[in-house]
Amino acid sequence: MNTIIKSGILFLSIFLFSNFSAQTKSFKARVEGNCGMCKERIETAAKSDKNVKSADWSMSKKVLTVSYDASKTDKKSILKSVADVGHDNEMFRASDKVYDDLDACCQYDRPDNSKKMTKNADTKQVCELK
Ligand SMILES: [Cu+2]
Repeated sequence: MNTIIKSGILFLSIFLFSNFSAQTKSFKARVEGNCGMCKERIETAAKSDKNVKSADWSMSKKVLTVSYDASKTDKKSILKSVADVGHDNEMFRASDKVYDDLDACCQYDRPDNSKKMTKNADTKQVCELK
């Protein structure tokens, strides 16, 4: 009986410790984007890091909410992946090359990109239909 209790306590403490060391944390970050395709792309990029538990991007607020294992990854690395697929955010700016390769409707407004936005102005409506 004593052995059962002891192994029970041991099991419980291992369980609690492994749970504790996982250190699940979350953050919210400003991420630029336009439509449902952007949402898909942003969330997939964040989740490409297997230490990310969940990622949700709000199209109306342009805010990405991520919950992740803080002992294995960090906000910087996750937001870097998001910039790598073309989405500017509060820590990284996507390369012009990747941004230019996005579907026209996904080319969100960039402060220094007014010419491009005028060029793509009428394709923006296509975005709503997708
Ligand atoms: Cu889009």
